Amino acid sequence: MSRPARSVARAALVAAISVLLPLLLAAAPASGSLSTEPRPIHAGQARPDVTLTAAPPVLFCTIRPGVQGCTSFGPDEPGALVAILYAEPWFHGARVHVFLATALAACTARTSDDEGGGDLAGPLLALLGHVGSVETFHRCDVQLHDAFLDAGGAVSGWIDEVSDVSGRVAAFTVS
Ligand SMILES: [Ca+2]
Repeated sequence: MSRPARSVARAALVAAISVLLPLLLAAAPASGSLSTEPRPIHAGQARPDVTLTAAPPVLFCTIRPGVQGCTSFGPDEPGALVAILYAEPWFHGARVHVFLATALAACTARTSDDEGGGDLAGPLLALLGHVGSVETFHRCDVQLHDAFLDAGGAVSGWIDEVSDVSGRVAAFTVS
């Protein structure tokens, strides 16, 4: 290559670099984004190694003395919380909050009276055959039935609390 031709080539190269360099700089990643340092996880980012545990679902059943079956499945019915049926042992997992609609705000102390009960059916179907533990409140006890209330079946003794239910539960009664 002759001297003038080399000079022209060099000038062209310098011109090309002067045009391309700002473009390359603009396209470069922002400072720090290539770092291997751990960065905070923002909402909306999912990391496969992080397991998020949702709160267990809470279902509701309101019972009334002398009435067979839940009279409401809503969370805002007035009444005393008399029992919680849990899907897992040791009072964990999905649960049914059982409210007793009564002026007494508690169960009577005796267990000879019918203070209501319900089937694990309809909105409570998720717990049919999956009751793992039970606790009671306000002087109430529960009996666990292995069939729906109108079907008869075996019935447990009166339970104040049980941390590991054995057997299938399809319904409950309260007193
Ligand atoms: Ca009672």
